[in-house]
Amino acid sequence: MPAPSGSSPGPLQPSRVLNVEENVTYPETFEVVHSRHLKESDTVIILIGLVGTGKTAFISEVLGQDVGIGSRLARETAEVRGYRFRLPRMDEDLVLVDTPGFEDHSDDYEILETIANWLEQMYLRKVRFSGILLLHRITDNLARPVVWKHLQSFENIYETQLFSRVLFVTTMWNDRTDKVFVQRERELVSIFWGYMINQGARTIRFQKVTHAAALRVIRFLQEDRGEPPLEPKPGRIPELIRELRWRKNGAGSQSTGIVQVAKHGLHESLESAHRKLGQFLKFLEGKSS
Ligand SMILES: Nc1nc2c(ncn2[C@@H]2O[C@H](COP(=O)(O)OP(=O)(O)O)[C@@H](O)[C@H]2O)c(=O)[nH]1
Ligand SMILES: [Mg+2]
Repeated sequence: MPAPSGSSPGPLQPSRVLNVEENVTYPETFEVVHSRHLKESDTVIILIGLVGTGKTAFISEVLGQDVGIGSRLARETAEVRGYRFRLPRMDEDLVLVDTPGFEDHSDDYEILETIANWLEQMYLRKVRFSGILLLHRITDNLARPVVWKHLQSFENIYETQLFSRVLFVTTMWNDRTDKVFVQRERELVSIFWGYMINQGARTIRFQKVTHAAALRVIRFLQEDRGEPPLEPKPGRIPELIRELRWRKNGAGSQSTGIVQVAKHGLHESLESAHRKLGQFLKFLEGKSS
């Protein structure tokens, strides 16, 4: 059982110990990192998904230690946190980034902003970005598009195709292949995820909550498909960060796209009216003098 090493930025208190598998070599140690701690020798994988889709459970399986499964605390503090570790026989550090989970709420923009900050830090620190694991419960009979809608915010920040680095991971299979789940998976792939899959995203089942199954997912994501590194377009991440802030503060969670556009438009017209009024007053001043 690996012990958590010097956990910057704060002590990590595992709530319980997992049923560790026998004959499995877990990472010897791991540490909690924030984006400002990233190093050039790191390789980052970001996990996103709705609350309760198994992101923290996945990371805990990799590490061999419960790092807060089912915890809502992380959600409340909206904390995005990386776990740095090294797998046996590997000569690079992996950082799995856990996110609080989207809930189709205005807080989502805060999470997206933090993820965008990670992307910016990764770029500035020349960190390798393996890609994104997008977790989805196969047991969900409603396909809520909120996560893949959010993911599309990041679509245009890279010169190269981001979606080819996205891996849809279906969870909660419980080692069974129920017909209804297989049918649902087919629908997700052909309808809901079709747009991203056509652009290179892939999908895999996290069939069973085990260390080996989690590593299989990571290896699948990291498979070398001869893709060029992800290069952000100049200035595009800070621009996205501003946009996300504006959406969080200005538009509110319930606003539809149209309302947002209208609000933006209204803001623009007010500014322009203000400018025109200023010019008019100057003109009057000129006349009276
Ligand atoms: N059966 C099953 N349970 C899972 C799986 N992944 C997570 N869980 C459970 O689902 C609950 C929520 O998982 P958690 O990792 O906290 O979700 P998060 O909010 O995405 O981090 C916990 O009780 C986990 O033990 C899975 O693949 N199969
Ligand atoms: Mg979690």
